[in-house]
Amino acid sequence: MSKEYSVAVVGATGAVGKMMIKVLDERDFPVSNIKLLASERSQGKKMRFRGEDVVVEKLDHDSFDGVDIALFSAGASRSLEFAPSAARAGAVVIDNSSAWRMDPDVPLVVPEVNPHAISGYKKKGIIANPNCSTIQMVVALKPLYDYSPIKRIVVSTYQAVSGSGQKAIDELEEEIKQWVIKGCGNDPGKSKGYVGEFEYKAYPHQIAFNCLPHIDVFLENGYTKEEMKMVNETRKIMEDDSIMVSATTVRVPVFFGHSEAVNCQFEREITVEKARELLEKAEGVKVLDDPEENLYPMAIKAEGTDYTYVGRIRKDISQENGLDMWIVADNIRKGAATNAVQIAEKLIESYL
Ligand code: 25A
Ligand code: L14
Repeated sequence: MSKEYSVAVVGATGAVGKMMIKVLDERDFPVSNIKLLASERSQGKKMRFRGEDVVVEKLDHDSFDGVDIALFSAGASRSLEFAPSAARAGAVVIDNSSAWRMDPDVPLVVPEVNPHAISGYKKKGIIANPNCSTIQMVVALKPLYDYSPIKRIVVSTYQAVSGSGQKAIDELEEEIKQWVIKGCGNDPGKSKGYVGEFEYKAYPHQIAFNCLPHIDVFLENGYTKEEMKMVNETRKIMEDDSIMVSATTVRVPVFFGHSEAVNCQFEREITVEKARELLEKAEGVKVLDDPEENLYPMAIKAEGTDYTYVGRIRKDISQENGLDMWIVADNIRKGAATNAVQIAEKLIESYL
């Protein structure tokens, strides 16, 4: 009989945690035993895995006895505090938060891009899952990079609210309901999109019918932390610190699926035809690019799938060796849960 593993999901009741449980099942991950961990709030709650009820337990430092693989998605502070305990107990942690990503002793892995880096898990017992916006970008750019190195990337993102967890999904839904209940924005003197008095929890402003150029906290250099994750994580995953990246990350009123407008300058020319050919062959990528048929990647089509979709591939008319493209993926699946489970698959295939 092939080997099975004891798996813990930390943050099991959250948007990503729930998807991790689903993806483990969908991909037939060899689980001997699953442990679902969350905060005290969810203690005792029952969740389903492979047709059985599993009771959610409170996360604690001694939660990890006998656990082989611990998938973490309960926020950076929980990862900082509890991942070392899990590793000490002998588990390999695959962490979805930003806590460990830039630690030189922690590999940052996208299986289609740098699976070899997984071997570095031995130093700390932790593997980091990259930021969702970065994952889909590097999945699409790596096959092009292998043809010609990338000098510079300018990216603007259109990020779904699910990136900030269940409470943000609930908030967008509630704002839209309020807008309808209160008369579809017919509030004299206010904008058409105004949803009325509302207590914002997930964001500082209304997100329905709006765009917020603000994801994660602002830093001293004027960028947000989310934008700098795209700079630093791209370089680490691609193993090339010379790649210049400038990002603007924007929250849009979409539930699932991040979209990105990406402009790239390559060292040598890649024609549109060549880029398409490389992307069509690339693992995890689907090219959707037939403007005459109104065919291009869209968040609502990416939702529920594990592909990174690329379209609107065109030559940048403003510079040499430049390409523009539009890249979309489900941020909770390829951007988080699926990528983490794929790392776990590579881990057991070669190391455990
Ligand atoms: O880094 P931060 O600031 O701590 O925030 C991280 C946030 O980002 C989400 C995650 O959302 C979290 O809120 N997240 C992290 N990485 C993500 C990624 N790559 C990501 N989202 C998208 N993409 P979430 O709310 O969906 O999931 C949170 C999970 O973490 C568990 N958790 C929280 N605190 C914990 C803890 N587990 C152990 N110990 C702790 N101290 C959390 O479990 C959930 O599984 P829970 O039991 O607390 O949540 C059950 C439900 O309660 C809601 N909720 C969350 N916070 C509050 C809340 N309800 C009321 N008040 C709150 N303060 C959640 O919506 C959840 O459904
Ligand atoms: O760093 O709110 O993985 O969309 C990515 C999504 C942080 C939150 C990370 C969001 C998260 C972010």
